[in-house]
Amino acid sequence: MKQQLKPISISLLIYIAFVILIGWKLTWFSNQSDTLFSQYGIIEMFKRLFNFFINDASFSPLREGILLVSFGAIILVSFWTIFLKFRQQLIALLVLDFVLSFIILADAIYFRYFEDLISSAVLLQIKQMSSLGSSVGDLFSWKDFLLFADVLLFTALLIVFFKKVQLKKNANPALRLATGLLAGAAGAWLFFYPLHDFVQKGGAYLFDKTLSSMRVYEVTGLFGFHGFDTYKYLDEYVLNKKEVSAKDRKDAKQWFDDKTKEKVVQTLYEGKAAGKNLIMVQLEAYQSFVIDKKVNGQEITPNLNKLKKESLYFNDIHHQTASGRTSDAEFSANTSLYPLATGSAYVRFPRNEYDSLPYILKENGYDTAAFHAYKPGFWNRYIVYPNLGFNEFHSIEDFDEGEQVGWAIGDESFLTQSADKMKDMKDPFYSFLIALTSHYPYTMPAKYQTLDIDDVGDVNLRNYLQSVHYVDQAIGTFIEKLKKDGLWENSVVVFYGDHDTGYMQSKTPSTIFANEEGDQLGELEVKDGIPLFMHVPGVEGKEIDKAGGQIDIMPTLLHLFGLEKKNYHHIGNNLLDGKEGSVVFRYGSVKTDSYYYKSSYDLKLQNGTCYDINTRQTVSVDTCKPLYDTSVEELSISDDVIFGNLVEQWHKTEK
Ligand code: GP9
Ligand code: MN
Repeated sequence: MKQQLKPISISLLIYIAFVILIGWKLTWFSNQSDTLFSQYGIIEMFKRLFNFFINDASFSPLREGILLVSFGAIILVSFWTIFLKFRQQLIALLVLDFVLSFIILADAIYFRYFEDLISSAVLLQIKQMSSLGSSVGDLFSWKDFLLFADVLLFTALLIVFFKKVQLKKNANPALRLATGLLAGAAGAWLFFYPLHDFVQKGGAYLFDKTLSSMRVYEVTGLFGFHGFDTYKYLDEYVLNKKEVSAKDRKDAKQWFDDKTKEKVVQTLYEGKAAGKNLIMVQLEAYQSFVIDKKVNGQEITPNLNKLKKESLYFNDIHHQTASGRTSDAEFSANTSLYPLATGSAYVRFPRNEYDSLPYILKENGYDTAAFHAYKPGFWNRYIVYPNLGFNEFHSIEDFDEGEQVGWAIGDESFLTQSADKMKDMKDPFYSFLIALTSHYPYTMPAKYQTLDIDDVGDVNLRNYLQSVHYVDQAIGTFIEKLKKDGLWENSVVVFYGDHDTGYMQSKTPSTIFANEEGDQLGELEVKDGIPLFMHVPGVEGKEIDKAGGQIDIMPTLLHLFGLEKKNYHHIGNNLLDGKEGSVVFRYGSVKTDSYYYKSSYDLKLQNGTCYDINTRQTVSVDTCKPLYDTSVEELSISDDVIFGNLVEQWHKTEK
């Protein structure tokens, strides 16, 4: 046994040196990306780890930073090298050193430009990354190659070592196996325990929704992120790939063809916006219950109320988003498809092709741009936008610092700066703006709490009202600016909300404030209500009372722009066609102008509730069967289109 000790200790020592070395390289990446590696120094971290095991101290502070998971991940990818004979182990470690250093460097360089990590979505879209205009060379610094200095040095040493030095005796295989397994177990604990703790404390959403690669990285570390990303890719595209059968594909195609035939309805509005610019603004968490509402004698949204009189105002519109939140709303408004039941289509299927609004307008000679003063990687936007047909994406780096309110620069500065950028666009143009200030939790700086509402509702509602009031003022400034810059008269200007406030559960102060009917149906009606304004130059203001949702925005606009005649694959309807309105929610409920079908959690018709909107009473659920059937059909067709990337296939065969 004694003879065995020496070779296994040398093997372990070299292994530990390897782990520390790669660990150091990860801290280098952390410094580059300005992310927290550890809240404490390494000694303090050890003390706390010791305390956690021995004195049952809280684990949470140890999770501040990615030190533990990072070391865990290094061990998990390399512990197997301890099983090997000495000579093989050295070679394996050297190869691993090279590969891991390469990943770290590639991510660092990518990060310098995109502030994001290289994900499977990025790799699959590498051809389209034309935005990397400046040569990649500019992003390198000669110091970066120091990351490989050890690889070179050890390769040289190894060559000499193999030639000159007699081979050490190897430890016996059983000992190598036992030591390796122990190391692996330690690695697994270091990696998985912090993640388990994070998920236990409410962090599961991060992995379900995948808001952005950097957010995942901040919990899993760099190698953890790549592991998760690979797993997600395999799960989505290989292991659990949802196959769309030939029959479903054909049925879906038939459905769209039938819809195109029935679609052509002539109205007074048709083509009224032909050739005009389109400026569409998606407002964060903006709900319709604040429009035209007074609180203690004060208008909450005076500017939008004024705009309403001069615009087509749709008063029965509902958001259709699910867990992809803001990205779901953008997606539905620009593709006229439903968002996915779980996760965001932006993240899960970023490369799909659709008959999207920017794409169609581009085909008709429009310049297109998206504006959002936040990190470009959030919701995968910088990957998705070029794919949807946006020529340009102005994200946080493209805006002057401006005044910070909430998550980023306040909407006033954001909207004004965006209007300035539009002046450089080629006419006619489509610009799509995503405002952000009125984001949960809606707390505003004191100087923007200008409504006198101390006695209203609860603090959540008060914060919300102050925040939407600020955004309304920003909209007022924006409209004035568009007028001054001569854009107002040449542009259709659209405003709509992305989703609810998050406080709209039954009987909350927000719901009570919003629900003037005071009944159960009223609660349902206000819960998902969002405003939709379309200001069309030369078209008189009108309030349109027809049930609809975000998927109807594009078909309505195409009607106004005189561009709806083609065989597009859209599920939504033209809100101006004078027909009965209907909106299907992603969770299975449906509202028409006459009935509201509230689905049950198990999505079975019989377990849902059917309301007659006029009498406000519940009626037999069978009355709502046609609504239920529509929801099942439309949601599954939409899912097929997204899962099977069907529009791309249809485009190919139609060409
Ligand atoms: C940030 C914004 C977040 O870019 O989209 O909004 P959310 O999806 O959390 O509503
Ligand atoms: Mn949002």
